[in-house]
Amino acid sequence: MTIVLYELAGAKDERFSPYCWRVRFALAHKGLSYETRGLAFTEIPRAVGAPHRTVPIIDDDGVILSDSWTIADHLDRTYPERPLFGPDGREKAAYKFIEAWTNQMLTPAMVPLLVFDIYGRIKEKDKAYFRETREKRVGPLEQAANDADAKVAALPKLLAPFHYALEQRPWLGGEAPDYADYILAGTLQWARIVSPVQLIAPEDPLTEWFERCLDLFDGSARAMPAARAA
Ligand SMILES: N[C@@H](CCC(=O)N[C@@H](CS)C(=O)NCC(=O)O)C(=O)O
Repeated sequence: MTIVLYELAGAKDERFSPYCWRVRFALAHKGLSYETRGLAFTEIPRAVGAPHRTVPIIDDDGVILSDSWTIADHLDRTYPERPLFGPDGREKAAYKFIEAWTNQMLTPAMVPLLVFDIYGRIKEKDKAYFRETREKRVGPLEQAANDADAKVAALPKLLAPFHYALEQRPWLGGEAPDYADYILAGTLQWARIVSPVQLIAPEDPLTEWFERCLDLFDGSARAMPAARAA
């Protein structure tokens, strides 16, 4: 049975959720066929019912799960070919740290730079909900990206652990890409799709790595148009 992936969809059907991209990469890594269903923010709580209130959500032959890590873990257990968490799945604990660093340190530094662009891309029916919930976190959306240069300048420090890892190996997963790469690639793909702002300098080593991520799986991530003209 084809897996169904529920994900966020913008007004022009942009699929920009970083967490959904992690799952898309994971599904492609496993070679699993899937179809996607795009949802507005305000449609998520009713899509499959409680307790699933965020996307990604998958329906894998009646097994319904949300949370990107939970989904990746499910995929790895159910389809053990081509492990996601290191050569024999043994790196799960270390990858959890990569997820935590990305979600808790990097993402909050990116949100102010992107949130008004996201607002511009979501469906009309989501706008009031998005403004209300996000302004509680970042203040007025229109002002969130004030001092953008300083905010962008703060990013390399947060990316330093990834720079260090990629000096040692071609992929965060080591000799081949895996979920370690998809965590960060999902987050950078979010920025690529929603915003024309250049968050990572072209000469930054992460740019070359991210371009390789975009080329994976026949360029499936690159096929989603970037906000910034190349
Ligand atoms: N820890 C979750 C986070 C998922 C998440 O926050 N998804 C956002 C979209 S990027 C969402 O569904 N938000 C719903 C809302 O804000 O109402 C995961 O890794 O899947």
